[in-house]
Amino acid sequence: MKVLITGGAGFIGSHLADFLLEKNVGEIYIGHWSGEKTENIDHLKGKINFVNLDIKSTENVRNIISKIRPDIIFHLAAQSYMTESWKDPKGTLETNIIGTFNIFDAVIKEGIDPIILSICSSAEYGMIKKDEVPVKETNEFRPLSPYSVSKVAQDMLSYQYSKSHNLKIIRVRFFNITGPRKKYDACSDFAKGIVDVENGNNDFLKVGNLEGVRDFTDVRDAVNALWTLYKKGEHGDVYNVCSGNGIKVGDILDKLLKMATKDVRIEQDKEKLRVIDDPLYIGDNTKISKLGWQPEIDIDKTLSDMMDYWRCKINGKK
Ligand code: A2R
Repeated sequence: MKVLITGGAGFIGSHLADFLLEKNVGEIYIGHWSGEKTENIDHLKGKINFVNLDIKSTENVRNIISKIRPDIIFHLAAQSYMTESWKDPKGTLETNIIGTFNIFDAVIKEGIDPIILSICSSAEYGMIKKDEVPVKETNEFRPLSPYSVSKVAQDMLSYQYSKSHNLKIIRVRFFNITGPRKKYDACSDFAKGIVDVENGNNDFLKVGNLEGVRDFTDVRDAVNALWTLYKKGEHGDVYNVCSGNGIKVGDILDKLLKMATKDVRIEQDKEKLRVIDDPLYIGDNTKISKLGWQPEIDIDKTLSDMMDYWRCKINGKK
């Protein structure tokens, strides 16, 4: 069996590669963008295949799909940052929408029939009303950023291609996925900031909005969810991947502060507040639960592993 992971050098993609390697699923190909850093996948060199893949390039995508002829495509490549999408809306739309189109188009033109996991986002739900929590897959989309709109479009394109071209596409809406190697979410920013203070690189930790409630799932549970969906998900259908539990960002900070080896002074940073910050984000995972998936890793273990990750990284140890 041949597996292609687009965005394989990214946070979730690299964990997925670890998971598939451990499972011994066959030939794994990491689609690695030439502009990308490889720190997440350096440990995989020599164990799996790396291919240069720019999803914005129709020609490049066609060549790669033609050479590999994958049986499974985990499509994770994206401009995945909400804040970056405000700075570069056009680039975000191109990467996330045209990039997804390029994958489907190449699959059709090559005449292959892989199972494709199209990785979308809870950001598509956008402005969630209090009485809609926990959010089901049937919730209305009220996207609030260019990133969210790009993911709605990817989601709908995936739906359309599954219906009009009979492609075996399963849509996945990830809520907040976190864990070791994650950059630029609250858990990661806090953990890194605390380790900086522990090491004397900084005197205090800057924090943004602590009031928001988020639904965090450990990345190792998330990649297990992708495998469950590959095996048992209905083609054409859509699944939330989330814990179903909300935790206040301030409570995450408190948990991490308890793990610190030094007292850490906190300062509020107005620049760290999002352009639009959604206050309540909890998903309903009933649909994927019925396929036998449940998150297994406790948030305390996730946060402790993130502290270890940053301690190793900042202290220069592997
Ligand atoms: O922007 P970079 O250098 O970090 O590279 C990202 C890569 N990427 C691309 N790959 C191929 N062709 C492109 N034109 C292109 N543009 C960006 O996709 C990055 O390594 C990867 C996405 O990984 P992360 O940013 O770490 O996202 P994460 O958290 O792994 O999320 C995976 C998926 C995304 O589709 C999200 O929108 C979704 O889960 O929620």
